[in-house]
Amino acid sequence: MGNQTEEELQQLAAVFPAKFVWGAATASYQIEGAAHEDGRGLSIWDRFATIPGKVQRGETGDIATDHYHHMHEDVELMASLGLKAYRFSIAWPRILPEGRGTINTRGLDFYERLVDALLAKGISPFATLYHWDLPVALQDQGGWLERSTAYAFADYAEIVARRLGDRLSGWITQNEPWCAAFLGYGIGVHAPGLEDQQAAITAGHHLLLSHGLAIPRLRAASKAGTPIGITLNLSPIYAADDAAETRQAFENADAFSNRWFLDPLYRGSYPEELFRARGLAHPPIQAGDMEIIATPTDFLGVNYYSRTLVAGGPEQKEPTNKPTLPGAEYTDMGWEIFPQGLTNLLLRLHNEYHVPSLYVTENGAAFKDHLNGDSVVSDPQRLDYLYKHIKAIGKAVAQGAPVHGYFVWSLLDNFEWAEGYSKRFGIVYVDYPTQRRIVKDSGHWYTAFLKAFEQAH
Ligand code: LGS
Repeated sequence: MGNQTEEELQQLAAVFPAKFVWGAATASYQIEGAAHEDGRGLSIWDRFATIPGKVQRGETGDIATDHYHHMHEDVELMASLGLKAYRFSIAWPRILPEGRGTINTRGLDFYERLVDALLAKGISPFATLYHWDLPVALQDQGGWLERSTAYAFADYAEIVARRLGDRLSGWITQNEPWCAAFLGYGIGVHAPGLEDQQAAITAGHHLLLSHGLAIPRLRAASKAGTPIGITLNLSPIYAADDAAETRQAFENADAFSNRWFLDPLYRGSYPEELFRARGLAHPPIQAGDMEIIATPTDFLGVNYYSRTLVAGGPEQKEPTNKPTLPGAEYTDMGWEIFPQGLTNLLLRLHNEYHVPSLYVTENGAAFKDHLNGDSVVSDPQRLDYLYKHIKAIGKAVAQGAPVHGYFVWSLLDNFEWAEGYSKRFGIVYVDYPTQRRIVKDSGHWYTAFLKAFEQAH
C-alpha cells in the first residue's frame, strides 16, 4: 500500500480540525443505472449518449454500476471503508419525470432509503441537486437557455427538501455549472450537445440564477442550520512562459475558467474579460438577478483535478492543461498532476473571495487499473495522487483556509461522461460484467488514513 508510516499519516491527519468531514462522491447518471425503472423520466444524458460519436464505444448510463439495485451493498462498502460522509446526486427526472408538475414519489422513496441507510451507518449525506441530468422534457422547451428552467429547478429543490431536508448534512445546488454551460452548450462535448459560445453564456446565467432561487426554498424546507452551497470546477492558471502576451492570456484564462462563476457568486458581477476576450455579449440579465445569484451561501464546493497552463502566443487560443512538460506526470485523462495548485486555489478563495467555508467536493484521478487475481487492484499512482492532494489541503488549512471536508472522486469506477467506462476514477474497482466491487489499494490506503485521523483526534 502506501509508503507512509502510521506516524506520518497521523502527523498529516493532525493538521485537520477534529470536525473535518472525510468522504467520497458520485453522481446519479454515472452510477445508478435503472434508467427506465420506477417511473424515472429521461434525462438529456439518456438522449445524448445514444447519439453516435458522442460517447466512446457508444456506451450509456443505462446500467452503469447498477447502484440503484446495489444501494445497500454500496452503503455497507462505504461503512467498511470508514467513510464519514457521502456526496451523491439526485436525478431530477426520477423526482419529476416531466421536469415540473407531477411528482414521482418512487423517486423520492429511493433517495430516502439511501439517506436512511447512510444515517444508520453514521455516514453524513451531502446531496447535489443537479449533476447534469436535466429532464428531456425541459430540454425540449430550451433547457438552460430558458429562464423558466431556473424557476423549475427551485421548485424541484423544494420538493426534494420537503422529503429529505430534515436529515441531510448539506445541500449542493449545482455541480460545475461551467461544465454544464460550456461543455454542454459551448462546445457540445456534453449533453445537450450545442456548439454556441453565446448560448453557453446564457446557460451559465440561468444555472447561476437557479442556484440563487433555490437557496431560500432549501432553507425554508430543511432543518435549521443545514449548510447550503454550490460546487464549482476550478483550475488555477499558471503562465507557461514569461512572454509579454502571456499576461493578458493569463487574465483571460482566469476569467474564463474561474471568475465566470466565482465573480457573480461572490462579487455580484461578471468579469468583463470573459466577454471581451471571446467577442461575446452579456447574458440576458434581468433586474435583481445579480443579487439573487450573490445570495450568501454557507460554503463553496471545490472540484480540483489539475492546473491550467497558458501561453500568450497566437498558436494557443484555448487554455490547456494538456501540454507535455518535461518531468511532469499525467493521469490517464492526460491531466497534469499538480497538488500545489490546490493549496494555492484554496488560499486564493479564502484571501481574495473571503469564502466563509470550503469543501473539496471532488478530487481524484483516472489510471489504468487491472484486477489481479480475485481481489487485488494495485493503483499506486492514485494512492500517491490522493496522499499528495490531501497534504496540499493540509498546507492551505495550516495557512488559514477554512476547509471543512474532502470527498474523493470517486467511490466507484463509473460512467465517465464522453469517455464512457474507459476511464476509472474509483477507489473501488467495478467489474462491470458481474457488478462486483473490489476495493483498490488506494481505497485501503484511504481507510488507513481515516483511522489515523481518528487516532490523531
Ligand atoms: O466524473 C466527473 C469528474 C472526473 O473529472 C464528474 O462528474 C465531474 O463533476 C467532474 O467534472 N470530473 C472531472 N473533472 C475534471 C475537469 C478537468 C477539466 C478539463 C476540461 C476539458 C475541456
